[in-house]
Amino acid sequence: MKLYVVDDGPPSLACRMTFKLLNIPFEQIEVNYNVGEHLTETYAKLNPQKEIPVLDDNGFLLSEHIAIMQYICDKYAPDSQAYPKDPTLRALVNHRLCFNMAHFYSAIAPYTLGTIYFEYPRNAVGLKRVHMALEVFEEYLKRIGKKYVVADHITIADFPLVTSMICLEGIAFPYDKFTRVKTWYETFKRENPELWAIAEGGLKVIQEIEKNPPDLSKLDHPIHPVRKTAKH
Ligand SMILES: N[C@@H](CCC(=O)N[C@@H](CS)C(=O)NCC(=O)O)C(=O)O
Repeated sequence: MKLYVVDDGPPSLACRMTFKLLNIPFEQIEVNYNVGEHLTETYAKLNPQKEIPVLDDNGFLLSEHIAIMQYICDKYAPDSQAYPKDPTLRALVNHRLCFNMAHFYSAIAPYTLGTIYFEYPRNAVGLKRVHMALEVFEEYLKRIGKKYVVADHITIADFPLVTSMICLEGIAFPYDKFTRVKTWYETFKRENPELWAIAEGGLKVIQEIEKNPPDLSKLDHPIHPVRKTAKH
């Protein structure tokens, strides 16, 4: 089984954490985002969306990190509490996964990675979106009242939320006032060192490129204005 990943990509890191938690062997194939390897027609055969990650399970191709995590659990660890079968718990896991992709990460990614890689400003509207997303996450943690985002144990719902947080930590974004978010994030790091090590690898890359922007001279992006010089 092959997983095509990018080293600082939150969706890729979340998939890798799922493999790690479930102890499932796989071959990790690095895709070079900075030269636009994912934008080639060769890569489009794996994923017509031209996005990373993609899973190739013996010829079965699957993109979208949420679908990949759910598939891995359903196929290779159907009894794992990481993706519980109980309908209410599973609904909450699915909710958190959708919440992250549609609301939380979609506010955080443009403000953090988006402004490192592309000529987009880190402006007040972006900041407000991040604060609003953190407020909502804080509220969900308050309502659920558990150690992790769904239960007192880890589920796959924690992974993408953790990998969104590394984007904030990577640019030294102050999130301390969101006390439940901070506590959950610190608990995750402390109690899951092997899983955290995967996310931390991505965090270190983000911290580095925040200081020294990557060389994107070979990236010809069809949508985004590629940042050719350091800014912030
Ligand atoms: N919807 C995809 C999105 C994954 C994604 O955003 N991947 C980024 C890398 S971290 C990407 O490939 N972006 C394409 C681009 O910027 O050209 C998922 O959830 O897996």
